[in-house]
Amino acid sequence: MMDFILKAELQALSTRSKKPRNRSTATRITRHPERFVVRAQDGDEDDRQGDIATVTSKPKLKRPPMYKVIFLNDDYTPMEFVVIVLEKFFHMDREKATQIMLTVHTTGSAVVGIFPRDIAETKSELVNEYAQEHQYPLRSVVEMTD
Ligand code: TYC
Repeated sequence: MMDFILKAELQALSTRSKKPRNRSTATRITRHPERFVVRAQDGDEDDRQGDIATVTSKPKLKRPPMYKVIFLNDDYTPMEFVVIVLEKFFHMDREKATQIMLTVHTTGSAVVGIFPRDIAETKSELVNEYAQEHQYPLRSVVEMTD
């Protein structure tokens, strides 16, 4: 009997959750498992007081895996050009762009941003094409985050 009540209640709950959501509801994403509390209702045949079943489902939304865009140092690309690229493609202000450029220059490489895979790859390709068009050897690569 409890099984019957559970199925009926879960169906009712899932039907309810399919109604169209507005933006604020849809973006309220939880990291925690959803928990449905199902109660036997008045009028149900086997309506024992205090019957509560809890079903814990897996969260349905996974964060996309993230990828690093990394700038590599070289001996020829002008510092000013690297700064301009960081401003143009990664929306950095001049101070931040200069700091990252100097990290690449002194250490050999630096992460300039972390994005979902498609965005990381597109940005890296755009940077490499832009550098080629200007005949500079500046290169960026994409790496999966650990
Ligand atoms: N090392 C270059 C120079 O001395 C500057 C540079 C910085 C080049 C960062 C590439 O990703 C880079 N002109």
